[in-house]
Order: sequence, then structure tokens, then C-alpha cells
Amino acid sequence: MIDLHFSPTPNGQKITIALEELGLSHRLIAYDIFAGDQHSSELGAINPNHKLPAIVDHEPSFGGAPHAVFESAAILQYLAEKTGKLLPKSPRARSDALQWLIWQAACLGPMSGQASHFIRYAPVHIDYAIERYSREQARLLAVLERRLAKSEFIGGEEYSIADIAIWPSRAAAADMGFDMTAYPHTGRWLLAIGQRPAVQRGRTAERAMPEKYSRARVDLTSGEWNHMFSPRAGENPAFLNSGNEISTSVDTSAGPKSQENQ
Ligand SMILES: N[C@@H](CCC(=O)N[C@@H](CS)C(=O)NCC(=O)O)C(=O)O
Repeated sequence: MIDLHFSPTPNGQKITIALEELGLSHRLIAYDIFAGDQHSSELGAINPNHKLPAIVDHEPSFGGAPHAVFESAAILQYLAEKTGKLLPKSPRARSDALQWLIWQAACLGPMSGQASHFIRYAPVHIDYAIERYSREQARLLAVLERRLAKSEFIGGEEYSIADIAIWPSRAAAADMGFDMTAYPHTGRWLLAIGQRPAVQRGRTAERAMPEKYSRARVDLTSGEWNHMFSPRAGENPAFLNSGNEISTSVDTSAGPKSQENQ
């Protein structure tokens, strides 16, 4: 049995889709990240980074105590290795798939996350940040489009965890009305993978993104903003207390200017 600590976002859906594809029995433990559930000490014991998703495998194939895994790409790789599925067997093809898995975790995910933050959540509008991250996201989406122009799947000839790592966020963007006409190969790939029954099961019912998570602009209460974006007490890196100053022209200390102070 696998416990999946989950919030209904594209990162969480990577894992629900993989678990469905692999037919692994699991228990979903739902978190409301806007309410700050992710800051619990229980999650901290599983994921020291206090983010979702994370899993605990109660029957690891290497035996012994239950095994916790955090970071969605590491979870995908763990599940693929546990089952011997969703990663090519040939070393060359496997290396290709892993490169794209890491590319999502190191490039596309973080840059899209920052673009989304400044467009959708930031309490102040900062043109420079929006342009910087949107432009980098667009460049990365063009990299993806070129890859899919010459390869059926992202890793190569086989459907793999590299596809599962990238598909949920592109599907969410398409659902939100992102214009796919400039990305025909990505559109072809999106449709093909979206038809897989396991993928459909992995993002329906309690695994589906609530409407709030997919708004073009999300105006959070100051309480919600603090749960998501303010440094938590006790988590400030040492340099914050070492006399070094973080220079910013924007005062975000109070979160969004809101009537509601929680
Ligand atoms: N690189 C991480 C990203 C995890 C992440 O940012 N998770 C979000 C939900 S999609 C979260 O837990 N947000 C709550 C917070 O930042 O406090 C992964 O791929 O697992």
C-alpha cells in the first residue's frame, strides 16, 4: 500500500496518473494548500520541503521500513523502478527519458511556476518579472514542441514517466484556454495521452483541479497568501538572521492588501 500526500494540482496529478497506469493500490491523503495544511509536522517528517506531492511506500521492494519519497520527478522514478514499467529498458532510451524528466523538474516546472506566480498570485504587478518568466516559459515550450515534432513521446518511442511529468500542466494550460495553434505537435501529443483511461482516472473526482486552482488571476486573502508564500516561522534560512539584507523594491511583508487579516 502506498500513501499519497496530495493536493489537486498538476504536480499531484503526475502521481495519481502514474499510480493508475501502474495499477498500484494507494490511499489518498488530501491537503488544502491554501489553508496551510502543508506546514504540518506530519508532512515535514515525510517531506522536509513541506510541499506536495509526497508518498510513503509501506512495502518497498528493497524491504525494511516504510519508505518516504518527495519531489514529483523522484516519486515517478521510484514508482517506475519499483514496477519495472514506464521507463525504457534499453540504457540509451532510458537515459533519453530521464533527461526529459529532469528537464521538466529543473527547467519547465520552475520557470512556469514563476510565470504563474507573478501573473496569477503576486500582490503587485511587476512587468519585468512577468516578462522574464513568461519569455523563458515560451522558449521552453518551443523546445518541447521541437522535441515532439520528431518524437512520438517525450522520451522517444515509448510512453514513459517523462510524458507523465509534463502532461498534467500542459493539459491544465489547454483547459484554461492557452492557445495551442502555435504548438501542433504538442497538441497531437496532449490529445493522444489524454485518451488513456489511466490518465483520465488520474485527474477526475477528488483528483480534479478545483476551479480556484485554475483561475487566470487568483486574488488570495492575506491568510491564504501567507500560507502559500510567506517564510514560515523557524524556516528562515540562517543568512536572513546574519546581517545580510535581501534587497527588494516591493514590500510583500503583509501579503496582498486585503480587508481580511488572518
Ligand atoms: N518541485 C516540486 C514542487 C512541489 C510544489 O511546489 N507543490 C505545491 C503544489 S503544486 C505546494 O505544495 N505548494 C504549497 C506551498 O508552496 O506552500 C515537485 O515537483 O514535487
